[in-house]
Amino acid sequence: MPSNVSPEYMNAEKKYLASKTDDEKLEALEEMLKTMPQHKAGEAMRANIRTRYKKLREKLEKKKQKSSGKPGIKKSELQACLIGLTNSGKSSILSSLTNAKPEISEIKFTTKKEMLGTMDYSGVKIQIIDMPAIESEYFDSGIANISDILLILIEKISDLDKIMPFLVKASGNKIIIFNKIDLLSENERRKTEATLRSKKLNFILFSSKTLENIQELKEKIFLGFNKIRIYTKEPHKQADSIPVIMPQNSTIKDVAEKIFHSRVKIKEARVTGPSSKFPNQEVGLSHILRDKDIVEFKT
Ligand SMILES: Nc1nc2c(ncn2[C@@H]2O[C@H](COP(=O)(O)OP(=O)(O)OP(=O)(O)O)[C@@H](O)[C@H]2O)c(=O)[nH]1
Ligand SMILES: [Mg+2]
Repeated sequence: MPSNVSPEYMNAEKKYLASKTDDEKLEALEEMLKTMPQHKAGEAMRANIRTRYKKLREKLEKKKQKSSGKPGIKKSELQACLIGLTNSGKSSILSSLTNAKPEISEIKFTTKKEMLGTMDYSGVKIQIIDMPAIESEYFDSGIANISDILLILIEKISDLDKIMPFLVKASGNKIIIFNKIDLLSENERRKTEATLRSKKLNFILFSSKTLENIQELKEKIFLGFNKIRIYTKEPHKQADSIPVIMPQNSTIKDVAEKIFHSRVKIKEARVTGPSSKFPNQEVGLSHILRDKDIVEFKT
C-alpha cells in the first residue's frame, strides 16, 4: 500500500476488511473510493479499488433483479399491478388513479416498461404499477407474481381467456376491471354485468374517459388488500389523519406493537368506531379492531 493515505481511508479499509455481507462491503468500497489518495503513486491502487467496486455492484444488482423482478421498482406494503391486453387502457387507468403521467395512445404496445404511480386513498398510499401488455415481449411476470393485487383490464369477457394463462403463478387478489364502458349501450352494459356476476368474479365496470365508478374502484382496490385502517389519537387531541395499516382482525396489542415496538407499556386503550359498543369505550389488549376505528392509547 502506498504511504500517506488519510485516516478516513484507513477507516474505510478497516470497515471493508471487517464487513460480513456484500452490501457492507460495497458501502466500504464506496468510502474507500471517496477517500483514497489522489497522488500519482496511488494510481494502481485506485484502479484496483474501482474494479472491485464495479464487480461487486454488478453482482448485487443482478441479485436484486432476480428477487424483485425489475430494478427501480421496490415493492411497497400495498402494491397493485395493471394487467391486460394491449390497448385495454392500463396506462389510462394509471393516469386516472395516480399522479403518474404515462404515455397513452391508440397505437398498440405503447408501454414498454413498468411505470409506477401512487394512489392516495384517505391517507393510505397504494403503489400502482402500469405494465407492458401481457402479450408483449416486455411483459415481466415477476412483478405480477408478487403483487398483492392484480387489476385485470378487459374490454370484452373473452379477453379473460387470453389473460388468465399468464397468471397461473400470481397469488394476489384479482379484480376485473371492465374498461371503456362509455362505449357500451345500456343493453350491452346490463348483459356484461350479468355475465361477470354469474362467473362470481370480483369486478367493476369503469371508464377512464368519464371516470364513472372511480370512487368504487379505489375502494375495491383498498378492500382487496384485506387490511384495515386504524386512526390513532392522543388524549384531548384530534385523531391522526394518516392511518396505521393493519391486517384484518388485528388487536389493540398488534397496533401497540406496530407503533411503539413494545418499548412502552399500555396503561389504557379506548376505541371509537365500528368495533366499539359506544364512543370512547375502554378495551383490553385482545380487543379485535375493525376498519376505521379510532384508538386512543394512554402509556
Ligand atoms: N372510449 C374510451 N377510450 C379509452 C378508455 N381508456 C382508454 N382508452 C383509449 O384506449 C387507447 C389505449 O389506451 P392506453 O391507456 O394507452 O392502453 P394500454 O393498455 O396502456 O396499451 P399499451 O400500453 O399500448 O399496451 C387510447 O387511445 C385511450 O385513449 C375509456 O375508458 N374509454
Ligand atoms: Mg400502456
